Amino acid sequence: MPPKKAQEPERKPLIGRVGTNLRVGIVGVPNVGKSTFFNVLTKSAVAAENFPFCTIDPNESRVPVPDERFDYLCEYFKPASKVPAFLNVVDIAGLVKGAAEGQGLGNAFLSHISACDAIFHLCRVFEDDDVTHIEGDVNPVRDLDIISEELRLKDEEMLMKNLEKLERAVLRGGDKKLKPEYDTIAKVKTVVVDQKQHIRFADWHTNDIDFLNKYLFLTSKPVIYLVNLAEKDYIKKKNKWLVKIKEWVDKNDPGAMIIPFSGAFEFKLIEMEDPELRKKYQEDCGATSALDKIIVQGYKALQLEYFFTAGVDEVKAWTIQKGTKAPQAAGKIHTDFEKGFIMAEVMKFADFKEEGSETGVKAAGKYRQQGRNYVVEDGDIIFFKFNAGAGLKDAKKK
Ligand SMILES: Nc1nc2c(ncn2[C@@H]2O[C@H](COP(=O)(O)OP(=O)(O)OP(=O)(O)O)[C@@H](O)[C@H]2O)c(=O)[nH]1
Ligand SMILES: [Mg+2]
Repeated sequence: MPPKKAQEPERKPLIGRVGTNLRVGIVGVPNVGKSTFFNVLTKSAVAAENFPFCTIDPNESRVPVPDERFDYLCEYFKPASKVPAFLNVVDIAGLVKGAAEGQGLGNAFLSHISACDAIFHLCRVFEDDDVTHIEGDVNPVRDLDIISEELRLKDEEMLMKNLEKLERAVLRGGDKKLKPEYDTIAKVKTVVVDQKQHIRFADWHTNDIDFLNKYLFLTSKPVIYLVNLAEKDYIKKKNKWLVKIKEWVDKNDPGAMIIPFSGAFEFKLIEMEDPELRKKYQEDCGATSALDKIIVQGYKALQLEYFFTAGVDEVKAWTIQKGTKAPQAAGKIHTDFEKGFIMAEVMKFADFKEEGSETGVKAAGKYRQQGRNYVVEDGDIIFFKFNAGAGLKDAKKK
């Protein structure tokens, strides 16, 4: 007999801001290629799909999230409008040692990180005598330590300020309402100050998470490590630092993703205007651009996903947070869809592809009508049914 399926554990709330307009910030010490990487990302969005609106301001841009399912739906419906999901990326100026104490405008830059929801921690492995390194030589492991410690110190500062206030109110003032918050922040102190750890590694209870989400500490944000290699090393997939970086991440940020790339290589590709030339160059050197992977992983780190609406007018990916239920997902399209929600008609992308059409999916009995408790899954193709009058009635009641 097959073992009984374990009951699915209750879904813990996520640490982080609620919303879908979330950002990844590019963080690192100075002169490691952050802005170059940011410009390549932005340009690739404009070059590949001609999204001229992608630059939000000089330091922020949105790049389309590559997805074969989206491409398939566009190919199938040939819609008048195609709207993929986007990842918001922010270029942040380099942090130096002592940033948490205000070195090199450190505090301002740290507050830019605070406005982001995940981090691309970019470290430099490429050697180039023309590009000075602030610490004198190339040593990505030392740089990882510097940034990681500055983030922790900034959290320590914010934490201690608030802990004092809470201590006064709870321990001396006997404020019972603030006790749970005090307990969580005292636990944060154990992690950040006593154990000198980042917040995301500790095991948090559901009630702690509410408070963590109030403070949005820097070290609670997920990190993806981007390793900027010289072009020849990227092509060979070899460099002495790669193993050392892996060891550092295993020890200091277990389970986090490391993505090697080469700013120089990506820059070269983006300068080639002809896509055929780009393709040939990658084939000739036996290496492919890492941008797609970086964008997809960045989007996942934000705990975001999307469902599709698809037809001849438009194929569109709608960003939602993981765990979103059908009515709230409908509300992304229009608030009336949520207020008057009747049902979600859902096709799985794999079924759509396999059966070849909506009619095929229906004939195979795989077209599902889902109610308000349905948790939308990444890649669902959804048609919402809603009562158009409901929104109006609700609005009148207010
Ligand atoms: N050889 C080489 N040089 C690079 C690479 N990426 C960036 N550079 C050069 O390094 C210098 C700094 O690059 P930026 O992208 O401005 O570095 P940054 O990390 O944004 O620096 P800050 O904003 O000052 O923190 C520039 O002269 C770039 O041309 C690379 O992959 N290889
Ligand atoms: Mg820069």
